[in-house]
Amino acid sequence: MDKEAIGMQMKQVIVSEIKSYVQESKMNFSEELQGPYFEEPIVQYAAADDPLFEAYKVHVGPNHATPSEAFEWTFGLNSFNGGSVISVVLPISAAIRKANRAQKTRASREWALLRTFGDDYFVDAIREHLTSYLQDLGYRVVAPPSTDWYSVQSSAFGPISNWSERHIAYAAGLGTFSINDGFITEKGIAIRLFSVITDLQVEPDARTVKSHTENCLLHSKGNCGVCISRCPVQAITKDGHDKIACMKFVYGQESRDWAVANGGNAKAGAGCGLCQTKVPCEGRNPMRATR
Ligand code: B12
Repeated sequence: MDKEAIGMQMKQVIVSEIKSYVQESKMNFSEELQGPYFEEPIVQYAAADDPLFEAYKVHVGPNHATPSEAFEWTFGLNSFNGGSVISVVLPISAAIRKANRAQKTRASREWALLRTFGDDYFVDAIREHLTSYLQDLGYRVVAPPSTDWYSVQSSAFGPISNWSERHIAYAAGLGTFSINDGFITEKGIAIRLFSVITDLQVEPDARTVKSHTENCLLHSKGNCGVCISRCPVQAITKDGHDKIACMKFVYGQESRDWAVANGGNAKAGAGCGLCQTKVPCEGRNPMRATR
């Protein structure tokens, strides 16, 4: 088999492994909710030397890591010889989304439990699983949130991480941004994201969109804005998303208390996600329907 065929095969093997883990892991099952946190994932690949990663030093900030820097900060100088970034979309289960749809002022109990046990525990577990799976196959792997250089820094416009999962997913052709900053994929906006960087070289997936906001109905057609009226703290307008107002609500004391009242962790908070549920982009790409 030539290098290209091996690459194609490896891509599929890894996608299947990630899908099986989501389906079979006990950590993706809530006894309390009697169902999974996440449904079948979408997995795509970006080339680690895609010039877009350099551009993120402008779009996100100068500290945003390129895959090459991520490798060098983790394995030392000259350790990067190309590779891929694997980006994974974890769609939130229909039952959790449905519960949040009914909410008007704060996250549902189901969404609050998802914050601690889905976002924190399960996403950490699947990231670690993918890391050791690739290492066992003989590849080197960097999982940014598990490194000592990963950080989320404050700025005048709100917190900014040096590895933005939404921008990584955009590079891998998985979707685009919404007016509320959320990332809209083929399985909608009610999702969680994670990624790893590896020296495995495969054909990257294509980015087919014409703009970084194409999947948002308000951006593309001017005829939505449902998330604006869903936001309980008026943090979203036609001009965008007030991250500070959003953060104060999503991680403030009331959110922490609501998380604990439901059996979650104070540090995780209860989240909110009202802009991600009962909106046309909740579980699908709304622009696909208009094409
Ligand atoms: C800090 C943070 C927050 C902050 C700030 C959010 C923000 N917009 O940056 C606060 C506390 C407000 C927040 C809130 C929430 N968060 Co949060 N958060 C993060 C975190 C840790 C980092 C985000 C970051 O660095 N942003 C950097 C800034 C610059 O990005 P941005 O403003 O979105 O990007 C804009 C520009 O770059 C611009 N842009 C301009 N020019 C160009 C050109 C190009 C080519 C491109 C690509 C982009 C671009 O487009 C973007 C949209 O306007 C990530 C995890 C991670 N490491 O990525 C999770 C993450 C973004 N959060 C997530 C979630 C789910 C939430 C909440 C729903 C809370 C909850 N769990 O219930 C809310 C939703 C808020 C919202 N509508 O976005 C998910 C995203 C899911 C999704 N569909 O998008 C993430 C990815 C966590 C995860 N692992 O899945 N979050």
